[in-house]
Amino acid sequence: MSQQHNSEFNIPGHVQLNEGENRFPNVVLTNKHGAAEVYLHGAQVTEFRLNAHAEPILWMSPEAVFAEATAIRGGVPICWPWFGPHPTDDTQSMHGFARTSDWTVLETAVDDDRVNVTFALHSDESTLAVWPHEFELRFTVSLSDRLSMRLDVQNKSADPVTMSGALHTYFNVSQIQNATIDLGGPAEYLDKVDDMSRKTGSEPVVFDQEVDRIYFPPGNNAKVRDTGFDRTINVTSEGSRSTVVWNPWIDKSRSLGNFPDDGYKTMLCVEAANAADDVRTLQPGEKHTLGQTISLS
Ligand code: TA6
Repeated sequence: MSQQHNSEFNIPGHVQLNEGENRFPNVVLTNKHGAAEVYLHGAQVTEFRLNAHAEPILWMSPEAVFAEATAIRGGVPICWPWFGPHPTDDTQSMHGFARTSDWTVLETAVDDDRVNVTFALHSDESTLAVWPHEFELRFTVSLSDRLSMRLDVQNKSADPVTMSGALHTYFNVSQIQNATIDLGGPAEYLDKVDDMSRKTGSEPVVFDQEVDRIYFPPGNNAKVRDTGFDRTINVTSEGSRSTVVWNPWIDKSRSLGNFPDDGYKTMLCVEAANAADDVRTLQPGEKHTLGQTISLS
């Protein structure tokens, strides 16, 4: 667990480092529009709220565990350097090691009403043991009247490196049957619940069964419409041509760790990704940014 509590990063009224759940350090960003919370464990966003909207925007599992080597269930886990199973070693954890690593705060800043916090993670002997490539990561979270986040990856090794990833965002919905997703038009997808078969989806995405799909949408904007909360959550991605949509539904909810049996009723995931057809290869020294901006209307 990070021991970083440098008050040098605090900005009164805007940035505050704290001890959060199970004494894990987190950073709270605050401005006139709302607030966000990011744990140094995984550089994981765990909360985003806007004063103008009563209901939380992100879903957090009531059974989330804050412990070493454990992914926090909910918010925005950073899946990197692989999305899903390890490409060659199925003994490795799902979705890579970024979300279970201890990041450090690199810098904090306020510019007008935009509050920025940047976290850093670099390769070390523990990461090289499972992924033998040097890297530098930066994760910047920006709170304005929306929440932006960007994962900047640099290949610091002497060889080309292929990686996949996702910003695995859990959204809070009133009831799953009230929620639909508009991906900007019919889109091809890989259906994980049907042997990754390639299909073409109709619009909008509805949830009446387990949904676990990697979409290749026509644009970079997804709209989560929720008639129960009478709101639309807009997710605009950057550096991504694949969007993962997931709801575990009844059976999988029962088998998932740190996830309540009825959790599927009030959550869904829309994930800006580099997955499947959209994995990325970085040349030595090359950088890639995977980002998303979450706003409400
Ligand atoms: O993004 C969807 C998914 O790949 C599902 O297949 C499910 O495994 C989910 O991620 C959660 O994975 P996790 O390792 O966080 O339990």
